[in-house]
Amino acid sequence: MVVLAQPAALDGFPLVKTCRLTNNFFAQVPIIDLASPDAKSLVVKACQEFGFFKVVNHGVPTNFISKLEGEAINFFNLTQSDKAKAGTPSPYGYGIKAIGPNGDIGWVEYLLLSANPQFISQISRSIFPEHPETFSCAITSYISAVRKMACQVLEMVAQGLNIEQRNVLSRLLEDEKSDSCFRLNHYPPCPSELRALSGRNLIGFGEHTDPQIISALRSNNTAGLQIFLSDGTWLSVPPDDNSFFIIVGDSLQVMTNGRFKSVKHRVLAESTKARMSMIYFGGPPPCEKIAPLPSLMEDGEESLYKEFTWWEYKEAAYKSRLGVNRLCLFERS
Ligand code: GA4
Repeated sequence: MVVLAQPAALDGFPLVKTCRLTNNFFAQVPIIDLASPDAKSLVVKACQEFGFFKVVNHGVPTNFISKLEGEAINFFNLTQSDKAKAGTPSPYGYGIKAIGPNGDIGWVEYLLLSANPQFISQISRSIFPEHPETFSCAITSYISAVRKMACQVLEMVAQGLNIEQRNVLSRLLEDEKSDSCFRLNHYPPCPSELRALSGRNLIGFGEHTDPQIISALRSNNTAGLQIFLSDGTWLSVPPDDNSFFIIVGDSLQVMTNGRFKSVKHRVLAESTKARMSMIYFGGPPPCEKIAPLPSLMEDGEESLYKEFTWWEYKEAAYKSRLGVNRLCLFERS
């Protein structure tokens, strides 16, 4: 169970957005057993239809997950001034309510980190000067196990799409220059009197797509995550702390020339329980061209997108509001 002290600084609730519910009660999130023989085709189908699926038999050791969850609880239970030792997010650091540099606000506090082990050691020394290794080891071992699982998924994608070069996508996450990041989110319960006051649900993390290739999300057993379906409804994702949720990012949408869709998702605040999530965002090296994979293109098929590098896309993303369709800027007319 997650036991977290309520951070006083989240008091300014009127700043946080609310939403009405337009829930889809019929659709279901695809569940894929990574060890099953038909996993490759199911992964491709889920990426095309939802841009989202849940994986079981993921191979990430449970002790890595529980260790990191414990460390995350310790971190969020620190005093505000101790959490602030991680620095204000620019983009990495500790953030509370403010998401990104353009005025987006949510009912959330978070720690956003580069997935680079040197960065993780350095920031751990700032937060826990006396015993930085416990925190940094928990994060780095978790990230390497989750990266491995994400690479396995991307290799299944390549195989499922009949691409000969199996590592055509996974190599980007494995590259030592890979620009991947990692986020710990804590969504405190939204007091029921606040919900009653507004008559709406508080937004924990506003709707958005992930700019990277692929994201792997794990949360505790508290609900809140929703994905946006092609019929215009939101689907609430039942929480499952034993599984991972895979999210197709904008870059994978481009690399598949629109065959896969990056999925819009958001998190609503729960009224009684804290939600904690840990997300690995697998990104390519900064200089990598983000373009449709040549081996996927059919005769005469043209790219739907202008040419750009990951660096250029990331720069544009950080200039945009959370909820905008960032890929629009890069579509060919
Ligand atoms: C969304 C996905 C990841 O959480 C993230 C976010 C980033 C941030 O929190 O700093 C961004 C957001 C995310 C996209 C648009 C910009 C940048 C906040 C924001 C308003 C870490 C990422 O890579 O892009």
